[in-house]
Amino acid sequence: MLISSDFDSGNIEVLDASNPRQVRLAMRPDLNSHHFQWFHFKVAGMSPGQRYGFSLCNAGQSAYRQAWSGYDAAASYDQANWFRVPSRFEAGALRFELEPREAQVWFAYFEPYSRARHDWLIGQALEKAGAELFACGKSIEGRDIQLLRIRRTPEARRKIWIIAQQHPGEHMAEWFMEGLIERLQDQDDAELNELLAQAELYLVPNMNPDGAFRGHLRTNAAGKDLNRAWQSASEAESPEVFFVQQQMRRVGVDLFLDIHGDEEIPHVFTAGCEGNPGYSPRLAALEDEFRRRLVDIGAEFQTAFGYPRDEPGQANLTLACNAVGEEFDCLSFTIEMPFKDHDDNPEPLTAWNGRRSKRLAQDVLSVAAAMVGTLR
Ligand code: GEM
Ligand code: ZN
Repeated sequence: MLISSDFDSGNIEVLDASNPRQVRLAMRPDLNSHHFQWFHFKVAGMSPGQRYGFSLCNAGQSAYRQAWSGYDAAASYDQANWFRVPSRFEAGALRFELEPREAQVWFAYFEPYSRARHDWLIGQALEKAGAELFACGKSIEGRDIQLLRIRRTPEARRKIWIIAQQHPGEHMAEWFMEGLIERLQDQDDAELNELLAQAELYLVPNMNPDGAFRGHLRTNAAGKDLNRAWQSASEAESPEVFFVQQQMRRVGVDLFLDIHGDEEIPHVFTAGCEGNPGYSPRLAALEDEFRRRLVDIGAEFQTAFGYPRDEPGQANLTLACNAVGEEFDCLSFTIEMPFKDHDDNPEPLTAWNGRRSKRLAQDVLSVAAAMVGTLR
């Protein structure tokens, strides 16, 4: 049996694989950081039908140790079709077993979104969705941070920004962006045409390519949490945020969506700007309408569960959602998808996955189309 992780977003350390029924593994922390929770590894040379057992032995020291309860590991025989393996958190380790039907299997914290698929997605956007490469920044290790613009109507006044995967282990975020770009390829989409008659879209499909490729959970190659860098971005340590902020100030922002994943809460939800100093009845009403419309169109979304609301004036302005909402006085959300399942509509075989992330994005576009005329 051979266990490997030396590939795009791979992350595992083998402690002891001498007993196939009790393979002891550990997650590797982000570079220059203590954060870890993401894992992604391949097991080859297995005997189909034999039972194998795996333990992530340092799960109890991970960034969100309380999030392992109710979590099931993702697995795939072909890296395309992913399913969940019943898992349990006990004695500080995440444990799961499998009687594989094939000799090799991949395990991951969530259905991975690879850099190769990212490159394909950028091509799809440019060739089929009417996107242009508006600007291109560079990550610390020199990977492209593409800023795509979709402009169908030069007179369109509204600027809608959607960025994804500041936190590199939150792979559902770029699946969401794929859903956006897929829908943008439909030239006969009345809602979309209505949206693009009034707005330009500015999309950053992956804010943290270094972290994603390195199998990080939370930080970039300098160990920085990009979603805590929006008041102190620097070209040296957080060039990814520095670049996007620069472009936002060049263009303006009328609606901002920051796409994330949440380790613990088994629901899709949003976090708004209620704690911002500049939060107003206008923004409160827009936030309520956005959430209500998302529920009303039957999206996999709910408002009963989420982060505690910030107290008035107590928002952490180092977060993208709060920083952008405050600076541009605009509707601004963090959109959270679960690493577990969306328990309002559970799908035990797959739990939350790439397909559902894509569908949510397409529903979000419908809500943006309905609200584009009232953003200001
Ligand atoms: C979260 S955003 C936290 C937002 N909290 C409130 N109360 N608005 C983060 O960066 O910690 C997003 C994430 O990590 O998914
Ligand atoms: Zn996040």
